[in-house]
Amino acid sequence: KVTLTIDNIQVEVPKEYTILEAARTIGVDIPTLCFLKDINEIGACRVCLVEIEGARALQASCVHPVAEGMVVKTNTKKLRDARKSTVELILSSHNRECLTCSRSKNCELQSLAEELNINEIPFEGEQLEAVVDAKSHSIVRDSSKCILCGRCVNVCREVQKIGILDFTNRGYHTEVAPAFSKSMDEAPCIYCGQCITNCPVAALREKEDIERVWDAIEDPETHVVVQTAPAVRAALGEEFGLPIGTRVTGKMVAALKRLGFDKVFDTDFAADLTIMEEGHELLHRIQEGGTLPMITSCSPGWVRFAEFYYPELIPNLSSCKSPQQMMGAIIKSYYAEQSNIDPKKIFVVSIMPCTSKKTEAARPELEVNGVRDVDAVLTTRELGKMIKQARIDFMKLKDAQYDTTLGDYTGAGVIFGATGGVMEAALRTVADVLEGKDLQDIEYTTVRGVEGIKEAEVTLGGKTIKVAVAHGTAQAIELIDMIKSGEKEYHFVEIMGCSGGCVTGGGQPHVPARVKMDCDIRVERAKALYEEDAAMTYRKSHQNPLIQKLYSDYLEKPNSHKAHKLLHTHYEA
Ligand code: HC0
Ligand code: SF4
Repeated sequence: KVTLTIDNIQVEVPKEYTILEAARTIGVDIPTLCFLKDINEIGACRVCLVEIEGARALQASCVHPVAEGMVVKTNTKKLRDARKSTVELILSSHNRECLTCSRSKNCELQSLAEELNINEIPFEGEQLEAVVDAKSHSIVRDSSKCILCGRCVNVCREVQKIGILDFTNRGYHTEVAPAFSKSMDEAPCIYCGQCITNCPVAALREKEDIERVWDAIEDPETHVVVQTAPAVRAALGEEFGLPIGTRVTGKMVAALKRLGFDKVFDTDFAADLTIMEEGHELLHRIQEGGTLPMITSCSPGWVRFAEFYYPELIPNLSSCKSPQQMMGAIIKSYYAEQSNIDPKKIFVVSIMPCTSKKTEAARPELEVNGVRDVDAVLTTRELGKMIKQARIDFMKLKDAQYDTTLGDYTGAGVIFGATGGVMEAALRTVADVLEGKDLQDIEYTTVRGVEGIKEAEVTLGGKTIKVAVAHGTAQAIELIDMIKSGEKEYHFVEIMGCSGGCVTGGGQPHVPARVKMDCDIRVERAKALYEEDAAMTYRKSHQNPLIQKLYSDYLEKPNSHKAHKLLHTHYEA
C-alpha cells in the first residue's frame, strides 16, 4: 500500500493503483474520455490530466501510477483550462449535429462538454469529408462523429481478439475503419456490436429499423407480432433511468401493447423450444456417434465467428435455429394456422439485445419456403426510443402479461440471456430425460458467472456428460484451441459472441465508461434473469405446458420431420 494526498485528502491505496483509481476511492471523479477500464488505458485524450507536485508537466491520471508521498491536485484553474482546450479541440473538427444525433443525451463527449461548461467553440477545425458506411444490416460507421479515442479498436482487438477496426491513414487524415477502408460488411466482422457499446459517441451505431416497424403497426392489413429476447427485460429500464439490473418484464410488455403491437410474445418460449430440439439433438449425437462436441448456434455473432475463423467446426454447430428464428417460424406457421391469419400478412418484429440478430434475421438459409422468419429486429435501445417517441411514461406503466399462445415460458428460457444459461437450461431437460424423473436439484451453478471458461461434469443415467461454456470470442478461441489440440474433450459446449452473454450484447443500453469502472454490468444484469428464473413455477423447458401442446398439436416430437423443416438449418463453410 502507498499513501498519497489528493486534493488535500490523505488516501491509502494498493501500489498498483493509478491516480484515477485512487481518486475514485475518496469520491473524486476525474473526467475521462478515451479511458475504458482494463481495455483502453492509454492516456491518449488528455482529458484526465492532473497536477502532481514537483512534476513539470500535467499528467494523464488514468495511466500514472500512485507513489508514496505523492501530492496530487485534480481541480485547479490550470487543469480546468487544459481540459477545456482539449475538448474544444476535439469538438472543433467533430460533426456537431447534436440535435439530430442518435446519441444525443447519452453521448460521453456531449456530457463532458457540458460539465466543462463549454458554451462555444472558439475556433473551427478542418472537417474531413464524412464516410458513412451503412452497408451492413447491423452496424453503421460514421467517420464524422469519430474522435479517435481507440476504444472500439481495443475492444475488438483485445476483448474479442478479432481486430476488425484500426487506425488507418496518417496524421490529420487518420480514421478508424476496417483494413483498407473496407466496409464493415466486406470485413470479417461478426456484428457483435461491442465496438458500439463501448463507443463514447455515435461513430458506431446500429442500423435502425424503427420506421419500418411504425409503418407495419400503422398498416391495418398487417398483423404485427413482437417477441422479446430474454436479456432485454434486464436492461430496458436503464433507458428510463432505472438502476442497472432492474428487471422490467411487466412494464416492457405493457409498453409494447401500448405501442400497438397486435400480439406480444416472449422469445423465452422459443428458448424452451430450442432446448427441446437441441437437447434431443445432443442425445441423438451421443447415442448415434454424431459429431461432438455439439456447440450451440443461437448466438449469431458466434456463428459468424465460426464461419469466418473456424469453418472446420461447422459440423459441430447444432442444427437448431436460434430461438429468435424458431419463434418467427412458429408464428408464421402454427400460430397463423391456429388464429386463421394469412402468414403473408404477419410481420414479426423481435426486440433483441444484439446487433448481430439483425443480420441473422436476413440470412437466406433460415427462410422457410422463401419467407423470412423475422421481418425486423430492433435493439433494446431502439425499443427505448420508440417508447419515448410515443411519449409513454414508462415508470407509470402497470405490469402486463404476455399474450397466451406463445407467451408462456419457463425459468430455463429466461436464463438464456446470461452466459451459461443455455447450458443450464439444456442440462435441466437432458438430466430429466436421462434419469427418467423430475429432478429437484436444478441449479447448475458451476456454469454461472463471468469467469472466462466454465466447465462441468454431470453423471446422468450412468453416463458422464462433459460440458463447457465460453463467452466472448477471445474465450471462445481459447476453448476451441484446447478442444482442437485434444487437451479437452466435451459433449456439449455453449459459446456466446459477447462477454457475459446477451445481457451485455451490442444492442443493450449504453453505459458510460465511468459507471463501468465500479460496476460489472454483466453480473448486475444477469442477476435480474436468475431472479426471474427462481420465481417461476416451471423452471424446465419440457414442463412448459404450451411447448407440450405445440408438440402434441403440431410438431409431433422433437426433431420430427416438421420440426426439421421449420426449426433447423445447416450452415455451410
Ligand atoms: Fe440471446 Fe437467444 S439468449 S441469443 O443471448 O439462444 O440476442 O437475450 O434472444 O435467439 O432466447 C440474444 C438474449 C436471445 C436467441 C434466446 C438464444
Ligand atoms: Fe469488432 Fe464486433 Fe465491432 Fe465487428 S461488431 S468491429 S467484430 S467489435
